[in-house]
Amino acid sequence: MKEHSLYIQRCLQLAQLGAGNVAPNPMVGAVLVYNNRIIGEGWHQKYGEAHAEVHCINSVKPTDRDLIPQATLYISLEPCSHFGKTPPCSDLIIQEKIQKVVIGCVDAFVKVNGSGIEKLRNAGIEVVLGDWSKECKDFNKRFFTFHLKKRPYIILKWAQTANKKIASLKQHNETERLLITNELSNRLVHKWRSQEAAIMIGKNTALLDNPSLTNRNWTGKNPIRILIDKNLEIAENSAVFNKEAKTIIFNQQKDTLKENLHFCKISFEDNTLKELLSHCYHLNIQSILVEGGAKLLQSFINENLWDECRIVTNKDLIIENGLSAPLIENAYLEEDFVLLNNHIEILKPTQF
Ligand code: AOF
Ligand code: ZN
Repeated sequence: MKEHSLYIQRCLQLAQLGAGNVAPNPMVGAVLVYNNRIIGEGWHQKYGEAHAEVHCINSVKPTDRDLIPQATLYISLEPCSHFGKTPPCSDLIIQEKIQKVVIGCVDAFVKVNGSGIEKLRNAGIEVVLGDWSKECKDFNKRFFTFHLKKRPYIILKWAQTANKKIASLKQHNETERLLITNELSNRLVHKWRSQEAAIMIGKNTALLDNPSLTNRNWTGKNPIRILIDKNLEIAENSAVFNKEAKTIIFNQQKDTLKENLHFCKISFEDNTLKELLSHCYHLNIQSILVEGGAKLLQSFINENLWDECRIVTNKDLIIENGLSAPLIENAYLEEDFVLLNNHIEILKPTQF
């Protein structure tokens, strides 16, 4: 088991190399081991292209190819069993006559979900599922939350002063906004933007800040922008509508798709958050960074609809009469660090 664990770790290291290029697919790594020697390695490199198992088997040197049937294949995720953008990896494993497969965790995608393992076992292949399941699922937290909870992975983010104010409505302007976060934490926030499928704000934040919500200070893609604007109050020339990224506008008036703007009509009755998250699920949006304002953030907290909370606190800044930061309970501190005068805290919900 210890040795299995080591190779599963190696699979995760390889899988990580696909970060930023495979979403909404999971990051997956595979290792082929013969007699304690790695003879093949691979990872899912690009969305729509070959899976980890294919790259792993193709990486075996011609002189080692005869060893494949006696080797053990380690994969951080159950091999697929469906015809998607590529043929099933479980068929490839059977064709290659591999006799033993060690799997990191079961795939939550409904078209696979155990059927890859079943296919292998029906072909007489020994399948080992160890206790790395939690680690492997956490590794692809967005993918698993999306498929298991049928909603995007939700990250709440705000910046606050030392006395927990997110802004002063009166004095709210660009200069003050820059005072809360600093150059380094701004850059970090842009990195966070590049890592998620979408970024969400409410109407008031769009009105007060006029943010463009693009990723300018980090490499990588721009997330889809999601604006909640029930009565379409945000002006057409606002930065959030610029051509640099797609924008989905949840509203109560119209349902249209034109160029980069998708107006999506919802009822705004009863449980608005659940309704719009269900739309996001059907639009295949796997993760959302919620950037404000306080009211929207608080409603995610109150509905218990969040997976991570990232708070940037400026330790040197105090604003009187400011707008209070959201109140968060039932959370534990997973990680914290300091960037100059900013203290960054990553919270996770306490599981009961
Ligand atoms: C694997 N190995 O490396 C990955 C898997 O559209 P497709 O054909 O690319 O299939 C995508 C689904 O395949 C994805 O939702 C997930 O269930 C699984 N990903 N499976 O055997 C891999 N990346
Ligand atoms: Zn596959």
